[in-house]
Amino acid sequence: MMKLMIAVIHKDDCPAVLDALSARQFPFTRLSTTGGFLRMGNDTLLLGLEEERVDEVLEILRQFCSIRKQFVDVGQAPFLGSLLHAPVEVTVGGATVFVVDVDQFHKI
Ligand code: 2BA
Repeated sequence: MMKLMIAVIHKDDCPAVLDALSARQFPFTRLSTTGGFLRMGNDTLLLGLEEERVDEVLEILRQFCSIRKQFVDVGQAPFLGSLLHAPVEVTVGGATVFVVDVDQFHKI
């Protein structure tokens, strides 16, 4: 069955992930997106692929999307700015991945 993977990743990790996906000939679409919490740019990848290859993509994401801590100036997060007055430490990196069934796939 065909799956759609939606992966939100950190901008810094994107080049290595794209290289690895291209090297293994995965088709993908990269979208420039904005995280709702930090209100900072991240990247979202869309991949339509056969179910058997989902694990291969997860492995690439595990390899290239490292988790690290980052202090964020709340001035960059307008929603929180009114509540907090000091930089906050958040975990960034990693990948947030959704895998959904594809009902139909057409190239027209
Ligand atoms: P942001 O919403 O900008 O969140 C960036 C990071 O900030 C999160 O990393 C998390 O470590 C932290 N964070 C988020 N909400 C928080 C809160 N209420 N309190 C404290 N810390 C919080 P991740 O969880 O790895 O998420 C990275 C990005 O993935 C998110 O960026 C968002 O764009 C996306 N994302 C995560 N979960 C999602 C979901 N359930 N649906 C849609 N997008 C999601």
